[in-house]
Amino acid sequence: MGGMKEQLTMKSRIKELYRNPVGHDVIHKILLQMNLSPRYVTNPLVQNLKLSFIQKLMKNKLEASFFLALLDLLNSEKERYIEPEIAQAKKVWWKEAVFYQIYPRSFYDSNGDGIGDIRGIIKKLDYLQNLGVDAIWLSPIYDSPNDDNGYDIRDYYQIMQEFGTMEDFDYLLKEVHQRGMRLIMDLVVNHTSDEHHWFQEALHDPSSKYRDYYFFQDGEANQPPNNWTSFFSGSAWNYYGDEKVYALHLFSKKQMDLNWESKELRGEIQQMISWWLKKGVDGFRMDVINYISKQPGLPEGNKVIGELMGFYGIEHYFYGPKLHTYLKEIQQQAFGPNQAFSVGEMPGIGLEMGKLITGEGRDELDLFFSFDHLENPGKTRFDPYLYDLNYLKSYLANWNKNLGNYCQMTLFYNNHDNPRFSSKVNPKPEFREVLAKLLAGIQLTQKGTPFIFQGDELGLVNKEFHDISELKDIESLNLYEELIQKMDKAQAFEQVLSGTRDHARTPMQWDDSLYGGFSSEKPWLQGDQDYLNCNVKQQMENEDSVFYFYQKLMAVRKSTEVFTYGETEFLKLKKKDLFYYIRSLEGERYLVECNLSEYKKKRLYKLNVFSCILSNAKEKNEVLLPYEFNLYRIKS
Ligand code: ISL
Ligand code: CA
Repeated sequence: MGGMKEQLTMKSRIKELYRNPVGHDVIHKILLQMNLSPRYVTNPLVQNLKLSFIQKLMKNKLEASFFLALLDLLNSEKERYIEPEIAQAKKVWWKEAVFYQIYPRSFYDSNGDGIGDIRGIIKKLDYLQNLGVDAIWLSPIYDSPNDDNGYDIRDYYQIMQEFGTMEDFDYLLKEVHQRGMRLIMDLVVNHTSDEHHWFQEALHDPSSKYRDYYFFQDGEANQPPNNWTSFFSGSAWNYYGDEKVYALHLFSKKQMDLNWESKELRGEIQQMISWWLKKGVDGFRMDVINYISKQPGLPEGNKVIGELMGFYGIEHYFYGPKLHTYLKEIQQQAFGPNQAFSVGEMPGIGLEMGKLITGEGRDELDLFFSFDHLENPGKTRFDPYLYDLNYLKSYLANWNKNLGNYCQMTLFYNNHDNPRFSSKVNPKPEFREVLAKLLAGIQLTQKGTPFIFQGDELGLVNKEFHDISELKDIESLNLYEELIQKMDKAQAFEQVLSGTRDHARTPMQWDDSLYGGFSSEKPWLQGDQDYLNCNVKQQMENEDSVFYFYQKLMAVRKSTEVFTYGETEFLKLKKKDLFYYIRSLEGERYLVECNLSEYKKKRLYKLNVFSCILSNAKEKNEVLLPYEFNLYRIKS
């Protein structure tokens, strides 16, 4: 139901805040950051507390401004998601597809310059088809000076020279389609490179029409317009001394934020999107798309929120006032007319806000990536710790229960922005293979759209880097510079290693030849010698390999609608380290049985009535082996 849209004040109670979609997600996020149980908010005592009381309770710790910032944010969302009044959500290809993310720089180098390229991807399409991939997401391949490996675009209409030509791209698209697969591009429109001609003209000519495309503010050196910080360290403002002007960048100093308030800019973006769609691409993964609407006036970031989240100013743009408007506009002007698929990368967006963006009938986006399952509560990417899979279990159960029938979640562990997930769970080599298969098993039997990141299908793990000079990622290098101001170099390097994105960005491991068969020359980023014992060639020759496990899972998933459209019933959720669920649709039923730990565990159910159709255990035992995964078909 829609319900009343109450204006929240200091007199409001926690339960009222929690009924607000932004309030719901923000409260969850705060509890997560503080490693407090989500049960806090469902406790009746807590539910009835007034905000003013909490403020008193926390007296010196939380200033009034924190609560005001929070209330502003919550009150800015006037809408509630109302599910459409139809019995069933619609069936569409992207709910049934398995996606595969390619990081082009590191996939396959066809011309021996140490850099992956489009021709290289074409050479490996049969490999992807053989695996069972339905759709490919390409990380950016547009012209770019590569300050952030293509996420800093200089020209939206050109292909990066190192990757090839537009002819190569057209050929790739044709070859993908010929194999019955789809292709989606990365769309980076929160910012452009500072080398984009829009920015260059805007910077050098204050009267340029492009001045309005970015956030420029006149000022004196060392007095940035506000306290916002960049995700890649330091202030979010560049100062250009010659022009005496500041410009905003939430990411690197060469990634300048676009001002979506400008109607002309929005028009240019919509045109560009349509141009690619007319070529035949099937849709887009939209980079930090929830950041495009900034609070007008760019107010100071709240200190408490800044400290809690690690970044200042975030409350003014992670769910900005015009986000829905801009997304609907793109849908109307570009996606809709071309029947394009869209998945938004949306850090900080939780379940309830996600519904307001991707719920059926909202006409904004199809799917979104949320990231709260990638770290345990209280942890961040750069903390060294072992990830407890019991948290993943509770996360999946919660999303399944609360997302509703008219929204679909994405299922993923890895991408180019994170260390390898399995290394975080358990880096012991003896568990590498079973763990990789367990994770695959869960990913491909849950309800949602799976996104496999290149190398997942081999069970790739983190790299053994030994020196900061081996890392290439701007985020890591900037963080290292920041850390060595306050700790010794070895310590700083250790911390960077825990979270560096370069773990995921090293070249694909095709065979055991020099450079892992990725290139005949030294790759742009080198990993370690792991390709000697883990590579595509070797796994293709071994029917028990992680590769074939993925292939079988994808085949099973495709053989029935149960895994895409069926219900999920979670069993005995409270049993630590055990994960059981049943997927069912019209009398067809499957049971999944998982051991989430590295120890042997007693089974919860007798098995003989069921028939196991897929398992990562070499043989069946009375007890479950470490990280055992079994898929049973339940006879009716
Ligand atoms: O950087 C973060 C906080 O440490 C992330 O949450 C970040 O917001 C998110 O990973 C954004 O990623 C995307 O945009 C970046 C780019 O570097 C990433 O590769 C891309 O996936 C800027 O374009
Ligand atoms: Ca190349």
